[in-house]
Amino acid sequence: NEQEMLDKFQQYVDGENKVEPKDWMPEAYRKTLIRQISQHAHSEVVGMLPEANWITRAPSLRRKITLLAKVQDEAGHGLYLYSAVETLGVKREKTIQDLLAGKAKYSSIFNYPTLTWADIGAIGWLVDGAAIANQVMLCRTSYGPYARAMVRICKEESFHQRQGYEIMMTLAFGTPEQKAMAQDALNRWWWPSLMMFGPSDDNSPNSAQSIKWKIKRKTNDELRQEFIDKTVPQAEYLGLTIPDPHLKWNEERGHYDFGPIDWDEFYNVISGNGPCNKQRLDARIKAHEEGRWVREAAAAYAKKAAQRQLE
Ligand code: FAQ
Repeated sequence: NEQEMLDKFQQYVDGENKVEPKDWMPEAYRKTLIRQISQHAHSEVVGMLPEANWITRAPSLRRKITLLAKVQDEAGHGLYLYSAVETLGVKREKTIQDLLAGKAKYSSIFNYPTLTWADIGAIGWLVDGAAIANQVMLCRTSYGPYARAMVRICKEESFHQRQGYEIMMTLAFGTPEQKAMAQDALNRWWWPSLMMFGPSDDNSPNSAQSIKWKIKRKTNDELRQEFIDKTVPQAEYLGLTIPDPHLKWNEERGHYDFGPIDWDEFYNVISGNGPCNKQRLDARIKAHEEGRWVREAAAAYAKKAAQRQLE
């Protein structure tokens, strides 16, 4: 019966075994994975847009090559993750249609604009830094295809984080104007980066069940705290100030205390009203339309090749 199956599944997961596509899984487990992995895939793909904005204006050839490579990596991550969603029984076209129709979420962070070159540094340092904090735990997620995709993705994210921090170092140790640019980027990206981890634990409807099924291995607040603790010394090294007057080492907790997050801003952005939501979705729709002929040509080629094999 259903309860026995659920108990057996829980025992299997508790034993640190990986769930594979052909295994029996509770419908709610499948659904929440489809939700999370597809949102993750969309984030990678939409996440290319803010940085792509600076490819043509990168300050040197070397910076341009590095940024191009990073943005291409994000495309690759999106593709692995769409494949992982397909292993759960949903067609890629459907997943992408949900994004283009505005029905699917993607990370709040990609709805902010990249105003200066320093934003590329701040994204690599903070946004990729936050992404790694979250994704290192996902290397141990209970769903096999997702866990394996995360291992490779984390290696690449780690390169992204370094390229961002290196840009920040160049600016922070450069002229006063460059340092001011770096500080301005930190000011604008700090709080949105903290929001990437999602609502606080007492307002996170999916967390308890996801932790029980070992989809998530740490809570939103735990990961946010890890990220802050890791990042504060990095900002200190740069000689930059994190825009939070409440930020203070707490000896007793062994962690930094920090000020309140503006959750109204977060919910506003994830409900479609952030500074760039419309622009991002429009760009994806345009890219999808412009790529239609490639998909049609590839399908026609595959059909012909299959026919040739029959002859
Ligand atoms: N933005 O109950 P919870 C990257 C939604 S890294 C938008 O706590 P959950 C790399 C949440 O989906 C960024 N929506 O949810 C890169 C849920 O919505 P629903 C992507 C958010 O799933 C770097 C509702 O709020 N990384 O792309 C956000 O247990 C640089 C309630 O929240 C991932 O996706 C948010 N920030 O925990 C690329 C990692 N936070 O569907 C380019 C995988 C929450 O119930 C450049 N995902 N929501 O209506 C996860 O680990 C989890 O899904 C969390 C949220 C932790 C994001």
